[in-house]
Amino acid sequence: MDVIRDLTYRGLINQVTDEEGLQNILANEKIKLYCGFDPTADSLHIGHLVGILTLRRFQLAGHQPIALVGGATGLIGDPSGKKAERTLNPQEVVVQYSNSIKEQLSRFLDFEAEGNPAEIANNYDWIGSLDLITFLRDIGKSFGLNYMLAKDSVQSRLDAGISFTEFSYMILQSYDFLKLYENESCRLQIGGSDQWGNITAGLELIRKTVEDAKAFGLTIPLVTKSDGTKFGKTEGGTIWLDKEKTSPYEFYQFWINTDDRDVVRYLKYFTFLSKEEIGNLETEIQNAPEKRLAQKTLADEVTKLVHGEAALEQAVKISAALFSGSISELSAEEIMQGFKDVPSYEFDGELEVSLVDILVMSKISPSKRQAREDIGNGAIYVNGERIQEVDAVLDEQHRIEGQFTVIRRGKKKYFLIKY
Ligand code: 383
Repeated sequence: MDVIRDLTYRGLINQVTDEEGLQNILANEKIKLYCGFDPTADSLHIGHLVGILTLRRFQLAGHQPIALVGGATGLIGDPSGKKAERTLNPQEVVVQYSNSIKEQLSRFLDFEAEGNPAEIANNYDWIGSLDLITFLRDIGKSFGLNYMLAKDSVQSRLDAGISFTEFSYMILQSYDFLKLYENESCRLQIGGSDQWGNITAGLELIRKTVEDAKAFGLTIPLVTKSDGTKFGKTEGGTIWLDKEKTSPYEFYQFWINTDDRDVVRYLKYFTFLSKEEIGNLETEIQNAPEKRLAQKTLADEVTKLVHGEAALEQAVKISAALFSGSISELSAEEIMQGFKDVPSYEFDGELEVSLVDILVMSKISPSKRQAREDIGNGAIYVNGERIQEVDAVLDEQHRIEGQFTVIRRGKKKYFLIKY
């Protein structure tokens, strides 16, 4: 498979340092390439996914991916694309973050692949032991101040301010590329378009250090949304890859909600569906947009990729139950996923309580009079079942696994009673 052709079709190439040279080497050799991820949180998020999946695309085409965890660079802070100086995390926190991120990265690559197994590297292994004199004499000499000052990551921060710490970041990333080039024959570094400056700085260091060196850089476009808002965020916050931070249901819903104008682009970026399959879905958007088949396929594929088949099935089940209102089919765990952002009320009173009292206590209805009216009007559903008896009592049988009661008022307003 011609990986550059596939990446071009998918719109995954932003810039390449020497496209023809890279084409050539990829066609004739199995190469090593890498992409770096700094441990700035305890989980990666979907902004990291395109880079990870691009590593996987290279691996599927026979090349050997190295996922690099920035155990050292995560202690310094990349100024690229950042408007302000970062606060430093304590070292033990960065170590903890590194471990979680390493585990997450491992899920997407094949470490047993015959002939081209993936590797994980941590730059703390070579930067951690670097001493100051060596750093300044052997590496620093290759970096002209004018060259460093001209970088976007520095230029854009001259007004807001940038510390020597962050200013030096590009040298560390460059040193990584040099080390991986020398020790592992790693020929290519990939990253988002925000990484262009760091990647080309590395190529510059390699060129100055190694005679007749042949190394390449490739960047991936930043994922954009046609409505102009930032990709990967909802009102609920960042969409994380860790299922404890973003449940598979929320994750699935995020992709289901993709705009028609964005969905084909995302199918190309985030799935391994073929050109033909994506073409068919594109036709479906024209012919039957109301079916949202492209969005469903996107959500299915990405959720399966990140959380696995079982979690996908659960997310689909929760989505269907919430859509139809048939809550009773859900387990307590599924309810917790589906109703994470719904207002809730913690009840620690008697085992039996009148529905009217619960509606008032939890502020679902503003007064007893209104509560009775709501019930009488048929606007109140308990665990998906309409209750119209004004004197109804909630007891043990209304507690799903002893933990929750789901109350719905009207068509869509959900509330959770927790015990
Ligand atoms: C560190 C050491 C290296 C090579 C790269 C790095 C990390 C790099 C960085 N990357 C971002 C991050 O870690 O900060 N300096 O959050 C993001 N990446 C990828 C991609 C992206 C970039 O991990 O554009 C989005 O995910 O490059 O912002 O030797």
